[in-house]
Amino acid sequence: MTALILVDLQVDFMPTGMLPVREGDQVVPIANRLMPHYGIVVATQDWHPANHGSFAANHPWRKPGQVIELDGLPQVLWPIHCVQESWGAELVPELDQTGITKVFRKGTDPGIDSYSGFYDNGHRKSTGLAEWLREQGVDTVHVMGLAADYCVKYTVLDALREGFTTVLLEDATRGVKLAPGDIDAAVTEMRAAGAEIGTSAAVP
Ligand code: VGL
Ligand code: ZN
Repeated sequence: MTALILVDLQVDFMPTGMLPVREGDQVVPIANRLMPHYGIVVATQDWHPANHGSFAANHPWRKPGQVIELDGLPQVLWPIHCVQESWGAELVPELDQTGITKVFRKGTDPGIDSYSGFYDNGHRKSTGLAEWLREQGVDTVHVMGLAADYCVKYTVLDALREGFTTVLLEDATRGVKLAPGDIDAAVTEMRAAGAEIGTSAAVP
């Protein structure tokens, strides 16, 4: 069985949000078209407490884009985004949420970030996503959403580690692009790790 994973289709990642992803809004209609074609649709939701260590604002004299060490791991600093219960953390209103089977929240521990929908960045704690997918009989996942060079990439890499056949729906993702070339590099890394690079047009 194949599941669709919608990564972080949240207000703060839209072009008008706090951590804007260029053209991020363009993937939402693709998600709406695809959902009815899958038996299981999972959405991940970045869900940070206000004191989260990935927010530049929580580190005096630091600014977004800089890298610090957070509990032993390198951490890119971001603008405040996806704060629990805030508007920016909501799944985008244009997304047809009736098609979503289950939502998995991540990034809730202030001391560690969690780009992947499966594990935090140190692989210390699981969100329960892999176990849940296996319980549903899922062996293949198709991944789309935001952002290509962060949460989508790490979700794809963890899906592969967990043994799922994994397809990136490349036209249905957009990147933050802190540096030029970040998206191409991310796609190359996902392919090298064993992901199939596909397109939403090929979904029946
Ligand atoms: C993301 C940076 C920080 C993402 C989440 O969804 O790609 N990026 N938090
Ligand atoms: Zn985040």
